[in-house]
Amino acid sequence: MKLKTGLLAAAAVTTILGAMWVAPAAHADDIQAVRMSQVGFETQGPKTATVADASRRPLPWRVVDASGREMAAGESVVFGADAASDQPVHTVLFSQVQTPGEGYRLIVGAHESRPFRIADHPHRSLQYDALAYFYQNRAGIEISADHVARPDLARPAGHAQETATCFSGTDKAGTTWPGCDYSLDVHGGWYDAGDHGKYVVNGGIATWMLLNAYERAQAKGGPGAAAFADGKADIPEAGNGVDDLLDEARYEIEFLLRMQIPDGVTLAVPVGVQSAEGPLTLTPIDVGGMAHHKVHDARWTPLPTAPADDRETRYLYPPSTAATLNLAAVGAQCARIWRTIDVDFARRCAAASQRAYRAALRNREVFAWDRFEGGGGYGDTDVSDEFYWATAELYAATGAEAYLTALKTSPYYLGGPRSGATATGDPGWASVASLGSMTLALVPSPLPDADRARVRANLAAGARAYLEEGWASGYGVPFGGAQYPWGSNGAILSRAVVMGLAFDFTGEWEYRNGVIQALDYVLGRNPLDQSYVSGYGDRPMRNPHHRFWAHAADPAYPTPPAGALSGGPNNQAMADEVAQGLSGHCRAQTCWADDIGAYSLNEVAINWNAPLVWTAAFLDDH
Ligand code: 9MR
Repeated sequence: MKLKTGLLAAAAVTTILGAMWVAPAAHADDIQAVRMSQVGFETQGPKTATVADASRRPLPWRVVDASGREMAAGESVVFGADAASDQPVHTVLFSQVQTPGEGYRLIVGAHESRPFRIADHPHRSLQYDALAYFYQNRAGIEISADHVARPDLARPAGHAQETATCFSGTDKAGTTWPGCDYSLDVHGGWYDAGDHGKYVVNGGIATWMLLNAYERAQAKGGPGAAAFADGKADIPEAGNGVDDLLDEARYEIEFLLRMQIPDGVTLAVPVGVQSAEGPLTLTPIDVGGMAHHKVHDARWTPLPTAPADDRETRYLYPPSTAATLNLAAVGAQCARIWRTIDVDFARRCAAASQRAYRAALRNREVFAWDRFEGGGGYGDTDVSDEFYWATAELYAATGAEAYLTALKTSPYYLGGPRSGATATGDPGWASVASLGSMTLALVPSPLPDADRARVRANLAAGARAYLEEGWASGYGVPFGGAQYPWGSNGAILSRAVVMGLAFDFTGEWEYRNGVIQALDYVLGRNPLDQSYVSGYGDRPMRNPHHRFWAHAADPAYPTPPAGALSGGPNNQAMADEVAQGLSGHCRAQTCWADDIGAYSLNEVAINWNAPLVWTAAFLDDH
């Protein structure tokens, strides 16, 4: 209602003042027809905007600087109907404007953009704010006012003591779980998302992504190699002599290590693929060395709930082969990175990784079934990709021939997202083969040169396919079609990571431009004229589904800090009530609402923020 009144008022002002008044809108945060990154453009980078306009003829455009001086002019390209937004659009490319400054405007036909900026490093602060997401979602530690942007973001430690035993009792589908005769101290790590669950599967890929950003920057050796040098990030470990990206990742690795089951433990677990309905058949097996899939509350807590106020009992949930392989993979990555930084920690990681790997080989088909209250599922009954990923990480860490031999038996060996004996698919929590290929392509190892060249070529071919999807999209987003999944923004930025690596491997600028297109989309070049990142842009996401940044539910709680990425449009699994209300009235990229209740559209999560760190750091590395 409010919005409508605002628009009417703006229209009235325009009519009354007629030609005297050309500004199109009363409020800078009203939705505009000209959509572009709300964070700005690199001085020498590509500059693209999408304009929602039904005209079938090109529209004249011009860019003016803050004083109104024309900097460039041309005609728009008529794109026409765009499948993912269901809008007729035009695109405007104005890369020739290469003078840094604030207050530029793009005028296209009757539309005018909000002021925008051109700068050498428009994404510089974003990499730090995106990383700060992780500190602020740490469990087991006070979030100190010394390390947050506003005092209301500080909070006491959540789950400071977290010693949990295995869930026992009957689950939602009627399986009776026996529990176990041990407890593990599993404090620490990051909360997964808006909830207070901690999941090894998702924790694994998010950690890998941060560590990969580090490995990528070191391999490149440019200014990015020191972007997170000790003291650059605002975290308690600053000053300890270690890169802050590594310190943040280690906070989660320590938790992942705690989730490993001691040797000699027998547990009754579901083995093999079973019926999705009804009770599971449990078989006692030796689970020593496996990782518990997750630890979370016995019941969902309400929103808001500050972590320290959570009074639910927390349980360990059954081990899974997928979680075990996540631990093996990240443990190996840890072992090779910390070897020269903290040899004891590196050894601990190596031992845990190898123990996990052996446990997974022994128990290849222990899957997670989504039947428990109080937490998400992260279930996956195909772990061939997890095996490939973990083997690749172990190979890159050790150079041991046995791992290479094992890798060569994988259908994913040297595969890229869209090519290879078996394509890896996109990076994601249930699809991790591309992570293995990225590591083989990037990390120094005795991998034969021809094989490294092949895996790089396959990754670049995937990146090219993403680019082509971007070129076929009205908003330039490298995610084609009209099917947008839960966490689409994370999926898009994970594709951008592949494009970033392809740039590093080939030196072809198109790939870097692809990363820019992906970031432009999440920062405002989209049909909702929405920056999906809190604190960034004129229309930033403000009301994430988060139990502490829950101001929208209770003003006693804070609004989000800058740098948190919304999961984004989702027309595939419209699980919450807000999404259900939109269903049938939205199209892929418009199936979203900035609503705290919309957990399937507007949650924030570690696996989505990690590629935001990666891509922002990548773009800033010049
Ligand atoms: O990101 C996950 C998405 O791919 C799934 O479709 C969805 C439903 O299972 O779960 C998402 O993950 C959520 C997790 O289960 C619990 N914490 C919040 C995560 C983000 O919404």
